[in-house]
Amino acid sequence: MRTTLLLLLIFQLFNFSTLLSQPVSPSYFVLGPFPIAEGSDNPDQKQQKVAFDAELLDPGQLSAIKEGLGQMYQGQSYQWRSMEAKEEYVDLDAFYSAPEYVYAYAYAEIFLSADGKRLVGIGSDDAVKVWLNGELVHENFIFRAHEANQDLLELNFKKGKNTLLIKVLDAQYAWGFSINFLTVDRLPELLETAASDGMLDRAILLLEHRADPNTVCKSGLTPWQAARIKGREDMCDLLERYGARSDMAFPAPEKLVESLFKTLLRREETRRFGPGGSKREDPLPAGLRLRQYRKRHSRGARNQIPHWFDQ
Ligand SMILES: [Ca+2]
Repeated sequence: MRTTLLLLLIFQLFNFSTLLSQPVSPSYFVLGPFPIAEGSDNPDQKQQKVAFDAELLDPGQLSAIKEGLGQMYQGQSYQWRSMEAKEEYVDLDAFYSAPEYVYAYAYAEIFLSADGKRLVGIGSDDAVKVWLNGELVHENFIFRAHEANQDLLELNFKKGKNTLLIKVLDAQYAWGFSINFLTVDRLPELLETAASDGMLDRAILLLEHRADPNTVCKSGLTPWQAARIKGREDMCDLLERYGARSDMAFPAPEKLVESLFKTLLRREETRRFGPGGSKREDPLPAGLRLRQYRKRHSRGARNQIPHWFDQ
C-alpha cells in the first residue's frame, strides 16, 4: 500500500513537473498562411501593421475547431490543420514550406486542474498576438529572430478548459513561435539576462515569481553579479531588496571571457539561422519564394467577409 502511494506521488509530481516545464501545448490547430498584402512582393511596415491589427476570425467566438474546419478568404479556401509541436519551437516556416510576408493563427486547448496565475514565456519570429479564453492578453509588433521567453506574461488561467489563440506574422525568413509555462528553476537564467540588460520591469516580474537572485547561472555569474559588471546600480538595489547577496565570489576572468564568447556565438547563430541553427540557412531570394507562394494562392475579392464552414 505504501509503495503504491509512493508511486502515485511520484507519478503526480512527474505529471505536475511535465505540465509546468513543457510548452503550454504539445499540438496546435493552425490556419494560414494568409498573405500580408495581396499583390505586393514587398509590403511595407504600414501594410504589415494593418495585417497585424485586423483579424480574419473572432477570437471570442472560437468553438469546435477541428481538422478540416475551413474559412474562405479572398476567394481561397483555408483549413485548420493539426500540427504537432515536436520541440519547444513551433516551426510554421517548415510547416507551410517557407512563404514570406504571411501570417497564421495557432489554436490550442489547455486543461488545468486549478485556477491561478501562471508565468508564461513567449518567443516569436516575427510579430505576435495572444488571446486567452477569447481575450487579447498580449501583442508585440516586432521583427526579430526567435528566442524562447522573449516576452514574459503573467496570465490568469481557469480550472478546466482554456483556449489559446496565437497569431504570428512573418516578414521574411524564419517564422514560428514558442509558448511555455515557466517553472521556478528556469527563472534565474532569465533573471540574469534581465539584470545584465537592465530590464527592471522584467526583473521584478521574475522576482515576484520567486526567481532566486543568488543562483549561479550558466555564465558563472549570479544575476546580481551580471548587473554589477554592467554598472547597473538600480538593478543591484532591486535584486538586493529581494535577497540578492553582494558578497559572493566572482568567477575567474578566463571563465567569464569563455562564457561571453559562447553567448555571443549562440546569439549570432540564432540571428542567422533561427533557433537550433538549422532553419533557412541559405534561403532562396525572397522574390522567388513569393512567386512560388503566389502560385498556390489565387487572387480574389479584397475585404471579403470571412465565412466559416465545415468540410
Ligand atoms: Ca521572420
